[in-house]
Amino acid sequence: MRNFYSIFSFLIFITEFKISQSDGGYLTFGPQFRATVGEVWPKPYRQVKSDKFYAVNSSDFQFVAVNKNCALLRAALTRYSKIIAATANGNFSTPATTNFAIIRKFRVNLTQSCESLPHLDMDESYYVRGDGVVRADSIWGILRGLETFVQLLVPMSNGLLLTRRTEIYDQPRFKYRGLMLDSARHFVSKAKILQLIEGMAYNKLNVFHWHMTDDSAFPYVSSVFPELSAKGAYRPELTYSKADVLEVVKFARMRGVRVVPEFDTPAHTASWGASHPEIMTKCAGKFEGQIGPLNPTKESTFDFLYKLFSEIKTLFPDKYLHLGVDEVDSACWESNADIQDYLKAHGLDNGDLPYRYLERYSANISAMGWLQMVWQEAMIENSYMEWPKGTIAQVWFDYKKTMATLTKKGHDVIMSDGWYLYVLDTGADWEKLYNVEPTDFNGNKAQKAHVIGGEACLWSEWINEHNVLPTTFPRVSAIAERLWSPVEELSVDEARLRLEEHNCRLMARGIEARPANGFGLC
Ligand code: CP6
Repeated sequence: MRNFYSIFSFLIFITEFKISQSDGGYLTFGPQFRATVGEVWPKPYRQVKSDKFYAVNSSDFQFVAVNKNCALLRAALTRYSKIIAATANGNFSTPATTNFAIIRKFRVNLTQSCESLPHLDMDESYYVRGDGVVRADSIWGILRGLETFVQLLVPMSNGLLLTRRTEIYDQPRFKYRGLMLDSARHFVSKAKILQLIEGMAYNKLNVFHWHMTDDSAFPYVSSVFPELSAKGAYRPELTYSKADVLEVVKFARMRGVRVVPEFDTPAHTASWGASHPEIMTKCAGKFEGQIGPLNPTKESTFDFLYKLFSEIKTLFPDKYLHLGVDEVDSACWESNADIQDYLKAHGLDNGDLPYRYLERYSANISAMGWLQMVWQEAMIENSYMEWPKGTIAQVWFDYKKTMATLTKKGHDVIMSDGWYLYVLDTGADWEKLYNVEPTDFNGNKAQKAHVIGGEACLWSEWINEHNVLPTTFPRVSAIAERLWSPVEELSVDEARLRLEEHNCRLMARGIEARPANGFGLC
């Protein structure tokens, strides 16, 4: 291993190279060191390679929409044209010894009319040929295919880009591939959120889950209840306006990324109480002086929620809302005399309170036309609740048991246990994230089919404006490959150099990514 690293320090002195005939994907620097060249991340479903190469001049090429076209496609072609220019300026390059034939025209063949909004069941499959073809039935497939096509390009020392004759048939393994950001524990600016979403698209992730509020802050500026952020945000500048939200949603949509909002209730709502103490529970006894979860026994609580979420609905076009409902501690409810009186009057007991909250709130959300996601406790602890069809549970602890239980009941689930990006380890800790397998629990085929994907979580107690990007990249890339690529092909050892190359790619495109492997090719 020590030898391995010393090879890297010599890298800059070694100029001899060949593109190996036998294992086509690698560039060999000297006798031992290898770097991948134009390998795709996440790894495609199927790729046929040849050892025939081409060159691209980054200031003399053209994307041509040869079939359907639309605003989403035009914008994507503009973006990827710029990315090709950025690739050419990237600092990871391969020596040029041969004059490869130059290709200039990239044919983009979209066969069906564009949809305007990405969704859970969108078709992301595509076909790419390295000498200049991107074909897909849907605009979402075209977006994924363009990403792949441009990843094939690698700058050469002569200023041209190298690309390979190859055919790629690709489609995701899971349809839900998310990244959650908690924008409450620390504020993260809109600019960084846009970069997060951009980096998601570079990894073919497709859901941005925006955990907007929590105990510590309410950064969304509502027009029905402006006092929520006036009193609940850290500072007036550390907030998101409606225009900010709309911009984020549009930016994501253009990249085939859904935005699922979460305004977590009934717990994690202390920041709401700063301006609306009347919807909160006043704790008593041992908890005297504290405020607890939203009060589920008052009609006014549900009126308030109805008004707030009616406004939220106008900003977030996705079919799904994440209700939250994590870590609801009923001790405060149990200590409150008014709530206890209410329970007596209605023949209920303390165990009915979470359900009492959920059945009303969830019904309102359904009536507004939303489908629902929830943290696992909402389903585990409310077994009599009848969830609307399509409700998705997000699993964040005890995944073997939780997944087995929930999928047996026929619920769709996504995996987050083990995918907390704020947990940093020394060394190449992407490997641990890479090896989390969402279907690794006891269950039959039907149960496994209920695992529809997973989500990396950026809880922001230890994340702010300054470290959010390097904390996310490239480690989220490991999760992205687990969720996209065929499971039987996943291997940390095989992935290592591809990830190194991918990290260079992310950096060349302006994403502040952290080292992946303890050495650097760029
Ligand atoms: N905040 C909220 C958190 C967490 C949850 N909800 C959380 C706690 C422990 C771990 C991971 C996440 N910080 N609102 C639970 C979903 Cl290990």
